[in-house]
Amino acid sequence: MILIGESVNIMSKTLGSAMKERNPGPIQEMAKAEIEGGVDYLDINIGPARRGGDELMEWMVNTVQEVTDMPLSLDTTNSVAMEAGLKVCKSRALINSISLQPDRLEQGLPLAKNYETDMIGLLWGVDGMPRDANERCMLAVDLVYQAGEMGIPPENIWIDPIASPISVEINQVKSCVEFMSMLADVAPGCKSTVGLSNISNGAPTHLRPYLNRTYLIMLMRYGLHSAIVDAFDPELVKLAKSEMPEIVDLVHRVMDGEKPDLSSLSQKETEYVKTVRVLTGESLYSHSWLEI
Ligand code: THG
Repeated sequence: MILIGESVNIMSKTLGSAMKERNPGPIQEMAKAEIEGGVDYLDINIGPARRGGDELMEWMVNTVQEVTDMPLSLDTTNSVAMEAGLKVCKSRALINSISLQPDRLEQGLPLAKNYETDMIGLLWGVDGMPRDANERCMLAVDLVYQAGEMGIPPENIWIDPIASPISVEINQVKSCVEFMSMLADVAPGCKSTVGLSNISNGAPTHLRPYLNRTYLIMLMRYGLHSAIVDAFDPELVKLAKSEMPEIVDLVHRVMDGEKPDLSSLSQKETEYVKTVRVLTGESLYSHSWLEI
């Protein structure tokens, strides 16, 4: 599994101001720390960056490349900023992301083609967020077709079904997993990714890792290729690198309907079982799900 570090992000309290002040230190420290954590790519997220986005993205890419050769995932909806970043990327870049809105396709696909990058295909359509797994399938087919017309092959496309917070709607949490089980049939040859921490947005900070880790295991069951993650959760990184096969197997068995006797399990196993039950919708989510 390919891990993409999420933390070089304009939304972060410390890095947001470093980006505005063009202060390289904190950004380079964060990049190095994420690599230490075990990621394979660094996401560089400058947000919509409406004014001066091109200059900011170019500076960000150069700043990070001063301390590492790690491949970069460039995250902005500003296509001028995207191109400025791609121009200075030394290794094969990942465009994060191209959605199905007509202007995004029009501006994004030529960049993926001309700069020979990979691209995240974000399943966000003209009507916004897809409502279920079937709408995700239709969007994926459409995206792969339109990319193909531009000469972009499926293996360059990392489909992102859009993970959404469990505190908002359980049906979307389930649809995203269901879609992953259908992806190989509807978009053969494509890769996949997901913004994993989205799942735990709105949950208390100390509980977020439980949701992130368990949801990752659920998506791994259907061959998730990569994920944008919190690199500072060592257990999550271990799970992704197949270093905790017993826990992965336990979660997969619960997904298949097995009902383990909680009294025979360790505390850690019990936590995973309780969490997979809320993420499948079998038990109701509340911030105290681990206590019940
Ligand atoms: N798909 C794709 N790209 C994405 C997302 C996606 N990029 C952005 C996001 N979703 C994934 N990245 C993050 C980054 C940070 C957090 C969540 C997802 C996060 N940060 C903490 C917070 O906001 O509370 C801490 C921020 C801080 O450091 O201060 O939760 O779905 N393709």
